[in-house]
Amino acid sequence: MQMTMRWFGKAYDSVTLAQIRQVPGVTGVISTLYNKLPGEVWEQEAIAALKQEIEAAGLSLAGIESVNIHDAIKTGAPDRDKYIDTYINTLERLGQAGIHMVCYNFMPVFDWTRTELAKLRPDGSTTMAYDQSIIDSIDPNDMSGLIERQSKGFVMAGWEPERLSRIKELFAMYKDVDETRLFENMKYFIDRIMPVCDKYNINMAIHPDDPSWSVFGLPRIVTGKEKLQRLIGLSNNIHHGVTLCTGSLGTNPQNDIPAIIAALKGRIHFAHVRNLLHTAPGKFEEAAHLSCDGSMDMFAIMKALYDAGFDGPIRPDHGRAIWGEVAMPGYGLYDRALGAAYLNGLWEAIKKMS
Ligand SMILES: [Mn+2]
Repeated sequence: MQMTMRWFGKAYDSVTLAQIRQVPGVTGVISTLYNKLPGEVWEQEAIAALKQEIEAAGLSLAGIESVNIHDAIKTGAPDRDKYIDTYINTLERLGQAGIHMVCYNFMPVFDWTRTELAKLRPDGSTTMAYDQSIIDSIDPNDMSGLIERQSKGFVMAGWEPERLSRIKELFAMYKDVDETRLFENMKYFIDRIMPVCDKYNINMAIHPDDPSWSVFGLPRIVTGKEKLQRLIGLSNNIHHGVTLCTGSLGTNPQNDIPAIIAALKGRIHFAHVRNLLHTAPGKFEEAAHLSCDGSMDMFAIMKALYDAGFDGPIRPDHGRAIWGEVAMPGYGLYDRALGAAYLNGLWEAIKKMS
């Protein structure tokens, strides 16, 4: 595996590449062209500039998170082929630039959902939290306000203002899309992009839905073991794979993550590893990465990845805000650096004892 950290680009991120370079054991970053909207063309020059900037800092560009999917593709709208062509074009350019892993998601309307971005924890740190009872009492149109008010001026991935101003329109687009249709639309998309992935050896890594159940009545299909297996079964092509995100799958305490890892062996192309603390049904907060701080057994998760022969990029996922750092919620340097060091430590121990 290659330990990485997510980096949003210098116009958006409070963390610098020079800082990431000093986190021991972190050799690459996962980045994106953060200003690109779904359906927009990624220019060769912009991709090359991003790669050069990262390499000049002594790091590698280990993959892209994300190249977002246009809603016409997810809903199976009549104009979806036009957007798939654009997507293929972008994959082709990424492949030509030597990039071999692309993360994406297939979530309708909302990307990841949290109800609090800076919940105070007993140790004085703040973290992102979720409470289903708040979601149940809120109008989906108010979600953007809720996120924006708490984002400290940072643009939150998946909560871009351009997108959120269109929530009513988006809900209308998904009116007739149920789980079956979403699976069909995903299969159509996968079948069309696999040839370019074969040509350039690009691993596509779909990110699980977060949280791993339906929110606001919208269908969600990347939520647990059975659905992930059904999803992988949409194509036998090895390039069709998943991002194993413990924080997303772990929102449902019924999800046995080591068992999911074993079931997806060979098709996990990217891993997000973080811990959550469940406080009540439908209620959780993001913990520090260590097993002792949350509800998950991080050793068992890393061991399962090791046993499955995982060799893709991995990153500590969201961290808490600690030591007074002001950063994009979930994406400060300090707690993610602690997470990377911890995960590297677990990996070293597992490797030496195997
Ligand atoms: Mn994730």
